[in-house]
Amino acid sequence: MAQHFQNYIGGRWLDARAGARFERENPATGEPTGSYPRSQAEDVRDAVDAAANAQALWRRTPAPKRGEILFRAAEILVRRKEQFARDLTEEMGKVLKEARGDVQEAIDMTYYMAGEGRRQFGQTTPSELPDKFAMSVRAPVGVVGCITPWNFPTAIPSWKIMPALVTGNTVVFKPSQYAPKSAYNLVAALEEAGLPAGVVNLVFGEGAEAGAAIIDDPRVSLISFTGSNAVGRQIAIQCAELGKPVSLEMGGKNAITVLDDADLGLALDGAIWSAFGTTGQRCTAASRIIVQDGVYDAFAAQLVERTKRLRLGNGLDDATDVGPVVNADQLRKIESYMAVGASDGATLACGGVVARGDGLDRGYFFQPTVFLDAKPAMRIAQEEIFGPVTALIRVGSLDEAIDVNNGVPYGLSSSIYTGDVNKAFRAVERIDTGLVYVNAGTIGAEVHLPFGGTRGTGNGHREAGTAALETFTEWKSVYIDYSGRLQKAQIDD
Ligand code: UN1
Repeated sequence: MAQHFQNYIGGRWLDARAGARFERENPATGEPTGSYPRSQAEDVRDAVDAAANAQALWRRTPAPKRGEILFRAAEILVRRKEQFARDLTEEMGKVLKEARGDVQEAIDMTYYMAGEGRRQFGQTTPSELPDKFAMSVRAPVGVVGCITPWNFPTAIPSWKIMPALVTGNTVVFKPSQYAPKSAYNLVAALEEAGLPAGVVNLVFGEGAEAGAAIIDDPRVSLISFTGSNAVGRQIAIQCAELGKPVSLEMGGKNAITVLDDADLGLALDGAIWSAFGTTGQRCTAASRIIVQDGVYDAFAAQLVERTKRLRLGNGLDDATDVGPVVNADQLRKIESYMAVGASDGATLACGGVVARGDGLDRGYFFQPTVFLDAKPAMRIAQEEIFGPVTALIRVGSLDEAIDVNNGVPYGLSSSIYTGDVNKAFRAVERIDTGLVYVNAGTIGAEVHLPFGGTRGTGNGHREAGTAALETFTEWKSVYIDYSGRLQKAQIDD
């Protein structure tokens, strides 16, 4: 029997009112990992009621006290890290080492935002008038809706929930139905840390049902979403009609550039890690590798050789390099890009097929795939595949590499390998992505700097770091006139 999980609404663990449920299975084995409420609008209404009711108390709780609760939650996450990581691997497939990293990222974010309880700095400025004081302070937005994906199911919710909480918002949280246990674990840690009832509410379910109901509720003041561009755009349209601010974090078509003067061994390590880590299911994954002429052949040969050696398997097995993809739909989508690559004229150098045998048939495994001789405009070099697939593109110069890098609809992450500091800085300046790495792959963002992308990746917001505070707070400018008379700003008299 699959373990039976419940929503968390107003401090109580509850089934969906109508009693509907869905089951999640382990993508490596097909075994059930849990049964969850399939929430509908009525359940979301209960969750928003609870969040709205908890607002007054929570926003008046001093921010350092809010931070202390987060600090305790971080300590609990540290203690449970191993179990949470295993749960995470079992429900979405990434290898255990990376699952530990996912939980660690949530720990880092929770400690970081706990510290923000004592910062959240505003500004004080001189007034243009005598006997008048001017300052700005942050105010919470209200009830925020957090809708999160399955690929970083502990880290990404923490990027939203922790800054939202420490700044005094209450939360309705709808995680992906493909990684619900990690959401449960995170919320249970917050409950155990002493978060008052109603401050965080968890509703499991589908985007089109529970997610849509969160967006629609007029009492939800802000939506923070991470996921696909197709869904993100739909949410943006819905929020525009409702006049509701929305922070979107969507796809990527990230590139590693390898110049002739690069340390090739280092670049290969970075390419393997960035293309195939998390089975390529990161928004920061390197799905393009732009290689300069002089080293293209050597780099391509070694990359293919190393890719062929990657071991597919259950992420709980220490010998596994690459776990399954998350579900059957993703497997089909990835597979469909093989024909696209072939008809575009790219050369399939390795992989390209659903993996079979050795116990892999029970799960959703795709052989790590490298396309050679891709052209920048090909669909495999333009569209986010979100799987263990990367495409090599040959260029003649740094300038061409930068143009190719920028020539996609996304702008999340990029990386350049070079031994020349001038070229490195030129690339950093001219590559139009929210994250740029020098002599490192496209993944590995840390929680205290802004995370997010330009162009089609987002809508101008950033997560993490102090940038997250901008999303989850409103500025309030405060003027205190202690002159005892009418003073008029901007008026001559
Ligand atoms: C994602 O790719 O969806 O920088 C998030 C990284 C991780 C976060 C990735 N720290 O790759």
